[in-house]
Amino acid sequence: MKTFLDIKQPPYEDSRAVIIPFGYEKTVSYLKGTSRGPGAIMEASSQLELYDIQTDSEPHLMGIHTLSETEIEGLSPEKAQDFIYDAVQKTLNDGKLPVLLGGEHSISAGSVRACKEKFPDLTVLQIDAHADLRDSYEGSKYSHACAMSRIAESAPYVGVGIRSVGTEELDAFKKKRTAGEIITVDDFRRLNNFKSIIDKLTENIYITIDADGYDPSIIPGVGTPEPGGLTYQETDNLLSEVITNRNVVGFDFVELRPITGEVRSEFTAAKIIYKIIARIFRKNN
Ligand SMILES: [Mn+2]
Repeated sequence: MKTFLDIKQPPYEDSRAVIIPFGYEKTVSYLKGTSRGPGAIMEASSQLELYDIQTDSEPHLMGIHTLSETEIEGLSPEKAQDFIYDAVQKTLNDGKLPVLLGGEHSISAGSVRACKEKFPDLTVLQIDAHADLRDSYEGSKYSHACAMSRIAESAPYVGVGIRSVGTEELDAFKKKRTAGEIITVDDFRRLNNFKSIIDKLTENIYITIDADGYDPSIIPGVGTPEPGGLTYQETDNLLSEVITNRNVVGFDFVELRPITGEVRSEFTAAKIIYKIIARIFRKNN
């Protein structure tokens, strides 16, 4: 079985983090292939150094357990969210950190719902090129274009890196019909520090990362590559501050669409995921 980092699978009981691969892809609107995201990220993660220089730690020694990929063929979007809800709920109840690998962004809502039940003050930090605030898209409320509308039904959020918004989303946002705040990529770059972002977050937070929040020059493998995105360093600085100042109860990385023969996207994704785990473990140790 494929595991994150290609390490010998530690026993579930002894693990601090649980990788939940879920390559669900049903409602994707443009380029397809995100169903292969989790597999590609795990494959690329085998090339990471297990030692993390920034935190001076070996996060894998704390136990990172990878669940096997589930059979998701033919699952309705509602059922897919329920599946994720159950998996994340179990992980939280066992006192572990859920790390969800997508798959399309619509699955995150199930994860947030479970985290919100366990941590009632929960807020969500979203990294994304898109607001994902449509109420429905192409006839479905579960489309990835509605991901944040569904998440906002469970928990308030702060979106960072947003640079592509439809007029109907703008309307929802301006009329405050959403329990969230958007920080456009331009506004983000005008900040001298991250205090204004962190102040909007409660103690317990969930992080949802849409791969397209990053610039396509570093992660070209996404369904909708929007130029002008966040750099690795900008995002890492933000995540480092957020993790230091808040309690991250779970996170996901979604919407990666591997490009054959071009491993930059999945390698960068694997690095980001391991770095977040490293920072969370470091803080809680
Ligand atoms: Mn998204």
